[in-house]
Amino acid sequence: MTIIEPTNESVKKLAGLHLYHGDISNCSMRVRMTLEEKELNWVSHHIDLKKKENITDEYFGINPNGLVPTLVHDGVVHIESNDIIDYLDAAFPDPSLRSADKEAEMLEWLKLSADLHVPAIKPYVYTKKMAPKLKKSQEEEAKYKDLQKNEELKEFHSKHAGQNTFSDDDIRRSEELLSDAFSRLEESLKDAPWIMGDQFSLADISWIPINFVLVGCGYDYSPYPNVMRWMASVQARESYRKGILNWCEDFSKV
Ligand SMILES: N[C@@H](CCC(=O)N[C@@H](CS)C(=O)NCC(=O)O)C(=O)O
Repeated sequence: MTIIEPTNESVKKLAGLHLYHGDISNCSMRVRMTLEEKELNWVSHHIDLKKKENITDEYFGINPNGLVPTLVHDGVVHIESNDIIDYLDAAFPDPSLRSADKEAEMLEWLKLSADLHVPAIKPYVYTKKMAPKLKKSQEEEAKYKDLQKNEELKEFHSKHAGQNTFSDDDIRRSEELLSDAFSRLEESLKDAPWIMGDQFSLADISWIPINFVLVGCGYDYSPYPNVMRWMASVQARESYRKGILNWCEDFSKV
């Protein structure tokens, strides 16, 4: 659970579930899907990343990294999408999205998806697609440098600032990490419909948005037939339509 004390105190007054999220953000997708699986009522606060609506004093006062998503539940601020979905499943256990006997293994899948975000997923998505679309003006760069205190994120964003581009090493590393992860996913789905076996769980919800955006970036899944079959099964769920497609129909067109 990652709870933070907001400097933007206005959010402490919010009752119920409020989600600050982005339509095209894979991290937001996993939280929206979890909310939809549980049929929870939530209030949407959409943050348009292309318009840099995250780079404001108000938003950094809610999420100190300036990232989406942020969940505010009865005035308590939760950040980190994989922690948020774990929190939601514990706070609203019906229907349960974890296999009780394999909880530690399931949380490992959430951790892997979180750990790969900056070294693998972000560089791949920015290089193949998003860097030009999310380019900051000089004014936005200055504002970002002023607000952002997280060194890993500062370093990441400096790599595509101005005329900069990600290095070949960055891309190679990202592709290696992704292929390791998908080989593991392929193996775990060999004889099972879902990542944790017979039970659809937070592990599936954590990973499907990654696949959704990578497909939109042209990632080749043909070496992973079990992963492709699993993707088709997740796509048939109502929560996928409501939590992902209703906000972002096709990542290749973003
Ligand atoms: N570890 C964070 C990562 C969140 C994240 O990187 N969100 C992206 C969208 S998926 C974002 O806000 N990007 C804007 C930026 O990097 O400034 C989480 O899982 O919530």
